[in-house]
Amino acid sequence: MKTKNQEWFKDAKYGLFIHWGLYSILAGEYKGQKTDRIAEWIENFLDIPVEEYEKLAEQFNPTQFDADAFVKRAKEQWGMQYIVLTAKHHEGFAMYDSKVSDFNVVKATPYGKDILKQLQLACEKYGVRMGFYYSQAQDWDDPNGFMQHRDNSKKDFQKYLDEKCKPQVKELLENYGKICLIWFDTPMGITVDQTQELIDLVKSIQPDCLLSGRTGNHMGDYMTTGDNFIPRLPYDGYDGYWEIPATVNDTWGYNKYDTNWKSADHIISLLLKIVSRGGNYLLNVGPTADGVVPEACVEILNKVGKYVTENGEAIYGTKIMPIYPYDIPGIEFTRREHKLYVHVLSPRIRVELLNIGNQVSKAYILSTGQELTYRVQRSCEGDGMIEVDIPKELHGKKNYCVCLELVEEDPIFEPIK
Ligand code: H79
Repeated sequence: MKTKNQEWFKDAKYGLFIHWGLYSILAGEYKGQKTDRIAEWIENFLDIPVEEYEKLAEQFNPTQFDADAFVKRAKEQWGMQYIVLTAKHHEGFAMYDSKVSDFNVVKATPYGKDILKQLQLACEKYGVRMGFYYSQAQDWDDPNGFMQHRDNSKKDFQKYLDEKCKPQVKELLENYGKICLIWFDTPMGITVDQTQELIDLVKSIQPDCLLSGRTGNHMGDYMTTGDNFIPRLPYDGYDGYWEIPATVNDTWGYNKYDTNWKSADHIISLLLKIVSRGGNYLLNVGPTADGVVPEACVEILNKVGKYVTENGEAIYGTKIMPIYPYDIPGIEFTRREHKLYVHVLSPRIRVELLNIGNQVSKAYILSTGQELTYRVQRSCEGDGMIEVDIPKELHGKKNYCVCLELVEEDPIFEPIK
């Protein structure tokens, strides 16, 4: 069971992932060689020698990074409720002031400032929860950290855990205020006992801090889906706590060649599918080495954010949906007690919902309150049916939400007979 202080996670629904590190400097290309894989893996994929990779730190100087503006935009414009930054990704580089390893942003770069501390202050100012990503098993800089696709058999992984991983996690939990969650990733060969050591460490310092589904041996606090994999069905395991990490293009860390951006419309529909199935959407941005989010990505998230902020009541704090028996193109549902939210994502003049058995007391456009005419009736076959008329001025429009106030607490979806 979760504690009272962890319930925020169930209501949050939409968060911002930030993948930012030395790989952002390479931006998908090293010495003329491009990677067509996720850009933060470039050291591994292109076999860059550790000594060469470490030298990248000498170039890290994100003078355009503005934590305050970053967080303000995520919260107010994009509607995101929590932020998770890569404190240390597989490359082993710490984006904060670490006394445990000199391979960090304060010691090793001309920039010399603690990224995580700036983010913490901004998050506190704007009331956004902050978590951090920490690669607990893979560390390509530490001789005893794991590296996928390499021989790890000679490594003293316990030594890495005791001398780098756990001391760094301790720093993160002690020096940056309240941490809402730790996003551990790629547990690889970590044992049950080692996973428990990590969990005990975290909970002894911050008992309410949630642990991602990839902490190790499925011992985390919630279910994490595969990267970009959306459950087909509602998922209610782990007390209904689950989250999908996802990208806007095809990479996490910045790749200057990746322009395969999903459209804002696509992202809105993904968000609603995730929310209706009970989960949280942790959507990623990969800032450049200068510390800015690519403009194309900003434009998409601005559009998504407009929908999210105008229709927040139909997103935050909503409950997992039962399965509606039909797939209606351009329609997604979310709900709370006595309310069914019908998200209209493609133009239409009428919303027809077949096999729904509720009584409706009121129908209106959620963002404006404009009341709509509707009929609750039975089809010729005897199935429940609700029809809502869309007003003329909205006929060519998409991306708005119709709220149906229900007499019954829950939606009554009738099976297809
Ligand atoms: O942080 C992001 C990814 O870097 C991380 N999880 C998300 C949240 C992640 N770590 N591992 N994986 C995802 C699995 C991917 C492994 C591979 Fe590959 C990437 C296999 C193919 C592409 C590395 C790069 C190995 C070959 C190419």
